[in-house]
Amino acid sequence: MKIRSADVNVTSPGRNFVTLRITTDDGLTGLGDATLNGRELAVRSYLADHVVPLLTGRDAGRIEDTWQYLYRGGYWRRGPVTMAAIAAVDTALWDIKAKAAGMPLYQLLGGRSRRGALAYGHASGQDIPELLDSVRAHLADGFQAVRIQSGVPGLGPVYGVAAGTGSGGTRYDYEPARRSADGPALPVEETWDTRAYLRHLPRVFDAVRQEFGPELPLLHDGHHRMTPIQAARLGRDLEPYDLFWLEDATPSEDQAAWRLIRGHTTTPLATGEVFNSAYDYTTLISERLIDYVRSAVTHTGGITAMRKLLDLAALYGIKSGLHGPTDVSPVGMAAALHLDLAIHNFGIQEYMRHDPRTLEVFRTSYTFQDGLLHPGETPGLGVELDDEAAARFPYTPAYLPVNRLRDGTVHDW
Ligand code: EZ4
Ligand code: CO
Repeated sequence: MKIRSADVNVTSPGRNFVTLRITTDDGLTGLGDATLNGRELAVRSYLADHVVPLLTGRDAGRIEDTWQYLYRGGYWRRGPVTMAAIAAVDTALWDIKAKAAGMPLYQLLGGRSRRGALAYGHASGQDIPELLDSVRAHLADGFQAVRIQSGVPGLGPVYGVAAGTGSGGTRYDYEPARRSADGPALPVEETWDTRAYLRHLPRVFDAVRQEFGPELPLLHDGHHRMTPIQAARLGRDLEPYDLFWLEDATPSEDQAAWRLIRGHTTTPLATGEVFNSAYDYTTLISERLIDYVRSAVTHTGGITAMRKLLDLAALYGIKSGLHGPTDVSPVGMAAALHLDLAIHNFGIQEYMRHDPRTLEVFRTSYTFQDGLLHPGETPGLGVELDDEAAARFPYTPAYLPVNRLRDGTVHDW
């Protein structure tokens, strides 16, 4: 079975997505997600200009060989653009192999290890009453674990807080990328004050625990904003509230910094959504500095590379917590769900529900029931791209916000 053609689709049904479709000479098709939030056209060019021409005529069944060919053969290895492009090819080839086998992909990864993947949703509020409403709404929707993010007194909009999340607000999740259709095609700028945040967050957790009790798994995303010593203090201050995890407590490319955090707190730690290679994790994993691997299949070289990364983590007792924001397309989400079902060291799966327009373009067969996600039993990944629907939503420039301290200094967002 040879690759006959490959094409790159860019569509914007509520937000931008980049999708690779590979077609074989016997008419099978496979999809791969290559969406890189705010840098979509760079990945489209990498694929269309530099990868697609190499794929035609290759054996579609040689997934590992194709991965190595693109990674080593490109000479310039790693980086989010390269690894998103390789991920798309890899995922599309796994989709094809599973369709050819007539099996859902998780069967080729070893079969299921559990009934479904425990998912967490994004509860948020500008203030505590709004957040409590949002947690209630998530529980009513079936979530059995929630991430909680809150506004900070004295600050304007901050990461993770949806506009109108209160009672009667939107049932969809926080979408940080600002589209040019909604305003100028420039990143919005937010204001940040870490000390105000550190004072406020324990009060938020206290209110949520008082309202919902000790059982509900609670997560929180620090989104790279703290220094290591600030993160250590927050982890310690949150210990009474028994977090499932504290995510991205400090910028993660400084792996050694996590030794300091780990040395001060027993709050479980998660990181890696901006990583794109297992090499980004070698200190974190081998020194057991984190508890959960947060990468996305889409940004870390696909199913082949993610399986290796998760197997490395398993050797050190570290579990998965794969990234599942709306900027991972339903194709990338399905890829994560097949891995979640198959691996032994599954931890939890992030689940930001996609906009209904997104689900018009991407026809999914994954399900969410009783708090668990399941990839479904359709052969392959179980996602199809409707080209006509996609064409109705042309690419719209969109960027993530930029963060500044009160004095104007650029800060991690
Ligand atoms: O800000 O995916 O845990 N989830 C996150 C996400 C990221 C976006 C960036 O594109 O941190 O909401
Ligand atoms: Co995050």
